[in-house]
Amino acid sequence: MKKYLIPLLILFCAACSRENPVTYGALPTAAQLEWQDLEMYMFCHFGPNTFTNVEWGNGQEDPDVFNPEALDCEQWARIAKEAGMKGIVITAKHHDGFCLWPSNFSTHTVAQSSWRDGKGDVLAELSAACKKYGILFGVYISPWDRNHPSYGTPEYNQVFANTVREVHSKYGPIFEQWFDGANGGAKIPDYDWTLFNGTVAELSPNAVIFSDVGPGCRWVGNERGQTKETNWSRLDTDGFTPGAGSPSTDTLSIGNVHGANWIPVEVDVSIRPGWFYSPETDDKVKDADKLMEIYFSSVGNNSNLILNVPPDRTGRINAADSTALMDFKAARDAYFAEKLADGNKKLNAKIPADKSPKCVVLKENIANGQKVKSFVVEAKDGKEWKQIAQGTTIGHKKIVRFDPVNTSEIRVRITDSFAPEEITTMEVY
Ligand code: FUL
Repeated sequence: MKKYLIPLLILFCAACSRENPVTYGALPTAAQLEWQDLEMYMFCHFGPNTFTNVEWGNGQEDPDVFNPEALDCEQWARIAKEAGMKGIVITAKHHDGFCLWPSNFSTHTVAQSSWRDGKGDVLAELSAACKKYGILFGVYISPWDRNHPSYGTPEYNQVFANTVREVHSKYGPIFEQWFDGANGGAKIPDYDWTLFNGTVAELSPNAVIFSDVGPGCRWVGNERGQTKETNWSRLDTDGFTPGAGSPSTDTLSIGNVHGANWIPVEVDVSIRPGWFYSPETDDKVKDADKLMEIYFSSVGNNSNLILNVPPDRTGRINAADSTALMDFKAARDAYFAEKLADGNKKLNAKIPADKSPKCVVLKENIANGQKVKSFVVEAKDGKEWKQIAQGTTIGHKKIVRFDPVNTSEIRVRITDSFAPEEITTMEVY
């Protein structure tokens, strides 16, 4: 009996560790895990700036400039859905302070405009449209407010919290709350982030809160759609605040390898040169090639992508943008049209004859933390293995591209990891 005891014990421990794999470092919440699976959603910058050709309104604009005569939020939602976007985040209030809903806490809103005799409500229409088309609804509410008379005084914190409360109580469910850090270089007032974040958490407990430093997700550090090869979903936030008080843009991109909090990257980028619509940029909409590049560097590198598609002055998404979005969708479908193989537990994948792989998609079980520090991709060449690509972090998803290679087998070797790695997906295309 004794001689079986030790092998049995070893087997038992191995089985346990398979069922209870080791967690490592900071871990995502259930809401963050769901959010990360969304991968891609749309941003809609819309407001007085849509009509005035400026990016930052000064808060003094006549509310009557906001006049989207053919507003059609269902068209936005339909296009987003068809393009494979999982939701829409709208600028409910940008820096000019103009509210796209009739707010009780401002006098610079749709209710003061003659659009629909002051009875219009963009948030009501868009949240209903998103529900109808089965996509999620999110809001950007700018703390910086160039209109509100109390901005810059201690009273403003409560005004802003009331504004956030109003939006989250009237238009939920809200999947993401965007808090912008911009302030135009002006002195940053003493924002009460605990109050703001607490208000969101109370009313929309599953909403992921974006700011430069989270707590739900973080800024990537640029607005060009670029990430760095190494991308940890961990970040240290002690002593930092959104905006001017945030860590360096390099740190925001890379994260902190041993960071105390799980705060993954969200890549924000506009399909046009500006965030708001302008007729001058109708011929400068990013094409499918450019959007694919952004897709690979964001979704393909452990980040979510929030792609801004600004509705035009009629209140509809312009044909130039919707065409680019559909081309982008077609390009993704074409790129991933043929899955050649799934890797086995040992991360080996046999390639059918006459096929030349060009890409491997890897996913880590991030529910247990982010572990992988480096890996290589190798292709069998006769009896030898040849390295065809290498990488550092993996995280939620890593799309590794390489020159198409003639081979019978591809393998991935994890060359360094903080804990036994858990690769849940290896797909070869
Ligand atoms: C920036 C803002 O200043 C821009 O206007 C835009 O909203 C962008 C997404 O964030 O900080």
